[in-house]
Amino acid sequence: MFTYHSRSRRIIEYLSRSRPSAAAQICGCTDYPTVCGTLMLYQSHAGVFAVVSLGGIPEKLGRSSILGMHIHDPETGMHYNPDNQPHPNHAGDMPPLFVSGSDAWCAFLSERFDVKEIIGKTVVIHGRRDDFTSQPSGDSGEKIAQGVIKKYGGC
Ligand SMILES: [Cu+2]
Ligand SMILES: [Zn+2]
Repeated sequence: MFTYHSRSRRIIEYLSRSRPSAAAQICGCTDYPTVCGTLMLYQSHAGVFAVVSLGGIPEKLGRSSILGMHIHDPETGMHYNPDNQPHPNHAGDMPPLFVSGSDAWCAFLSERFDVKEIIGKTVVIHGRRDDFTSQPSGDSGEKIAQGVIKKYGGC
């Protein structure tokens, strides 16, 4: 037996009876047509719980690569950054994806944004890891896949 951290347990219980508040269909860019996946976003009292799954990641990126991931603001082309912060303190900065074979899966909690403020923004996956230092965007290389965040269901 093991014990969940109580906050984590509450979040898992919440998700088990919830539909996502918003979602994005993630599609590969021109040079990466096989890449395909989803971002699901669940608004909870503890923050936004995000679940990303991606498949079809080609071997040319390396089978154990690490891919930067951000929410971009289509108006500026930059990371979503309502508070005028440096990278990696942008509201749209997220954990990178660790690739396993041709797939990647990641779940995390963020209090940097509410779901309602990122509807219409874009989730972007990059071809290299985010170094969490370089300005303005972590030197994470070309975009390999992206998708527009849309309201999900009746929310
Ligand atoms: Cu980015
Ligand atoms: Zn950033």
